[in-house]
This record gives sequence, C-alpha cells and structure tokens, in this order.
Amino acid sequence: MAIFKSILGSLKKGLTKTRETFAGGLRSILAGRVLNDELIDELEARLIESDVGVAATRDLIEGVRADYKAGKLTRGEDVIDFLKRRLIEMWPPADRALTFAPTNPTVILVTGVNGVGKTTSIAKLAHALKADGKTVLLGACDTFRAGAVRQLEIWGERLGVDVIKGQQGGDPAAVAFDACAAAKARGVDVLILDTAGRLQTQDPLMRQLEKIRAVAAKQIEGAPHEALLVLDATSGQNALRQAESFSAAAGVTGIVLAKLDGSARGGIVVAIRRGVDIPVKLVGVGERPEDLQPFDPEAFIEAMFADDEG
Ligand SMILES: Nc1nc2c(ncn2[C@@H]2O[C@H](COP(=O)(O)OP(=O)(O)OP(=O)(O)O)[C@@H](O)[C@H]2O)c(=O)[nH]1
Ligand SMILES: [Mg+2]
Repeated sequence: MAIFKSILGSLKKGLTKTRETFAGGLRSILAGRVLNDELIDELEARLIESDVGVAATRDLIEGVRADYKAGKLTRGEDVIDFLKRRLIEMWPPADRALTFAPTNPTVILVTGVNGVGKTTSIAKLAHALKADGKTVLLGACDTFRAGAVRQLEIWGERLGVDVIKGQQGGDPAAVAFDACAAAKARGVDVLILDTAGRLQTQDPLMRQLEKIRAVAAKQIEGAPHEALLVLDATSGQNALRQAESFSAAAGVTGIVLAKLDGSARGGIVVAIRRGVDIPVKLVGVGERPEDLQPFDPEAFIEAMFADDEG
C-alpha cells in the first residue's frame, strides 16, 4: 500500500510480547531436541494454546507429521523454519490495499465492538492519508457514547482534519448524511465515518449500521467503498468470533487489527486468515498517529519469529 510505510522496526517492537510467548515458547520446547511423535504432540498442544486457532494448528501439525514421516524433518530447530514457511504460505499474493472510489469522495465506514480501537485507528488512518497528500474529513456517527464526539474532535484538531458532528444522542444516519454532503461539497478525497461500539447480536444497532450504509450509498455512488472492522488483538479468540459474525452482518471488506503492541496474541492473525474470508488490511501497533501499518504477512511472520537481537 503506497500510502503507508511498513516499518519493520516498529512492527518488531509491536510484536515483542507475541514473539516472546509464541516463538519463545516454541523454541523452548523444540531447541536441541530430536523430532519424534511425542515432541510433535507437545508442539500441537503448544500451538493450540497459542492463538493461531484449532484449524490452523491441525493444518500445521499434519504438515509436520508428513515431513517427519518422509524423513525431511528430523531436528526440533528445523520445525521452526518449517512453521514459519508454512505460515507465510497461508497468504498468497493478494491485494490488501484500501479500496478508493474512482471519483471522490471515498467513504470508509469503521465498525466494531466497544473499545476495540475504532476511533484511534481512524485518527491514525487520517494521519496516514493526509501524509500522502489526501484531504480527509471525519464524520462523528458515534452519537451514543458520551464524550465520543469530543474524542474525535480532539484528534481532528491535533491532525488538522475537520469533523462533521451532530447532537449527542441524535440519529447517527443523519450525521452520516451531513458528512457525505459536506464531503461532496468540499471535494475532499476521503470521508471516514466513526461509529458507536456495538455487538453483532444487538439487532437495533446493527440495523442502525445498515441505515448509515444506505444513507451513504444514496448520496455517493458505491459508498461505503471500504467497511473496516476493527478487532482488538488482546481479545484472542473473541476477535475471531467477532470477525465471523460481523462479516456476515455488516458487509465488512477489511479488518484493522489494533493493539498488537499490548498483546501476546498476535497469532490471532493466523486464526483470522484460516477462519474468515476478509483480509486483515491494517495493523495497529501503538497509540500514536504513526502507529498504523499495512498488514504484510511475510514481514509479520518474520517479526513474530525474529531473534531478539535481530
Ligand atoms: N496500545 C495500543 N492501544 C490502542 C491501540 N488502538 C487503540 N488503543 C487504545 O484503546 C483504547 C480504546 O480506543 P478507542 O479508539 O477509543 O476505541 P473505540 O473502539 O473507538 O471505543 P468506543 O468508541 O468506546 O467503542 C484507547 O485507550 C486507545 O488509546 C493500539 O494499536 N495500541
Ligand atoms: Mg470510538
């Protein structure tokens, strides 16, 4: 993705906790040992415990067993490289870039459950787009939580980006309407709509999301061009369940995996890949505007396994 720089250093730093638990844990059971059935069982248990998920663990272990039986894998150390390779292969080349409208404005709708990092990710995204020379407008469609509008406004002031807002407690679709109208009138490149946190089981709130989408679609052809679901990497398998249910309900086109830096559960990116058909497009590795990166599978897996001196 041209607009973002993938900075390996900050990705590695962001994945420190994951690396210590995941790769560190694997190394501690594999290092210096000769591969046998028992060790493969131990490895399986270890993978299940980590957040890569049951299905991906099964695939990986089947691969290890096959290569072990064929005499291609003999030492514990070699298994690390095998796993790394197999994990990277899970992401064939694909376009993980954000979708932009052929004619302005592009509308990006951001959703997810409470507190996962939606508003902060929007600020980071606005920062990256602006740095790329794009004009950005924000729509404060979280009219529900007290302080939500102000939080977005504070980001807007910091980043030099305007925010369209309505009444606290008002209709979020009305804010979406005003924001789309303003985006068109001002000729901005990208409009990003913040929304209130909601559970995929809260029907009225999910319908409200539908209404926001419909309002945007009516005013701007093809909108929303991107519907990003923000997931909190610290929530482990819950994040996977949210991805499954939101993708069905909310027309999600991409995932932002936030809070990787605070999490030892970066392996969840593997479970998401294995479990749902929505690409992780962006990863959040901190609370600063710069702390958003494009998801690059190879760099991500490398960072997950990196030697700490490297
Ligand atoms: N360490 C870290 N913290 C993050 C990241 N993204 C968000 N946060 C923090 O997570 C908390 C919640 O972030 P918000 O952006 O307000 O989350 P939200 O989804 O908008 O929350 P609601 O609007 O209440 O549903 C804040 O304290 C953020 O600073 C990240 O990538 N890393
Ligand atoms: Mg918010």
